[in-house]
Amino acid sequence: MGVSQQRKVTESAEVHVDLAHYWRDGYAVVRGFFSAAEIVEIGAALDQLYAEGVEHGRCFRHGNLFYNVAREREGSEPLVRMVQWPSYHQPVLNGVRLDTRFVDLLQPLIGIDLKQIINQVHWKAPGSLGDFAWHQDSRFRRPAEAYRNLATSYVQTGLAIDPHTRESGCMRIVPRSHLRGDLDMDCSKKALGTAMNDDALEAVGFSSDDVVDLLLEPGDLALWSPYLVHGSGKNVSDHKRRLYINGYVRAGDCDRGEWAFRDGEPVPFGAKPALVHYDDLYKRPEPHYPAD
Ligand SMILES: O=C(O)CCC(=O)C(=O)O
Repeated sequence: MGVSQQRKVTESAEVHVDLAHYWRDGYAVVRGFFSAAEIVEIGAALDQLYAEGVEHGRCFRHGNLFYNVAREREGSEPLVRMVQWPSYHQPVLNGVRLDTRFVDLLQPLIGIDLKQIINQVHWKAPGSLGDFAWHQDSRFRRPAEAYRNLATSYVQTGLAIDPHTRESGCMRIVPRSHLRGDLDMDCSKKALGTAMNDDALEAVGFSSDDVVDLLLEPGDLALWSPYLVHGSGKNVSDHKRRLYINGYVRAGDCDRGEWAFRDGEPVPFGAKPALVHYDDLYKRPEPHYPAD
């Protein structure tokens, strides 16, 4: 990118990511990306979302907005595991995804014209309902022809709302696994709700010795590559573990997704939602309870 195209970043807004670490290891962490006060406000917005999911009592969809609600047993209380695209509906969360700290941070990686393909919150439910099996995010970028140059054009970010420790079910990652590109990992089961199994790692030439815990404090931001092998386990701590994920892409490399920043400036949602991962968006946009 030429200097003239660089977004001007004010001194106070300057944020840094360790670029060398990101490219070498496939991930990086920015400590204290959002302040403690901001995290309290975001946490309250997430509590509102969670209560709405419980009220639905089962999975609910309205356009791209989707509440994933499960129960450990029939008759047990509903657990909200994930909400996709809460920003259509929740202004505080919408403000976060469009916060210019993101574009300032991502500019050296993917530029200043960015679309967004992920906007979701994960709650770590007790038991294994909130587990994520070992996977690469690249497996979810479908149809493949709509997502180009995955390795260099896509960055996933996760903002920690609570402490992420081994006990609370932090993400576990295999540094440098991204360098091997698409590993064609077994995806016969859904990643969410399936426990990590070392066989899946061994099948692609890694072992548990290669794994690192991604430890985060509230307000820390993790960034990772679509090819980084990762998963996460049970929350056995005495507190909830929430992660607010926003995935950005260089706009020219993606035919799907909502615009987030154009020329470095935030782009609010348009009158109609954009096609992202919900293929029936235009066929069945109305609120409904999808069949399980
Ligand atoms: O929330 C987590 O622990 C897992 C996140 C993850 O694996 C993903 O978003 O791909």
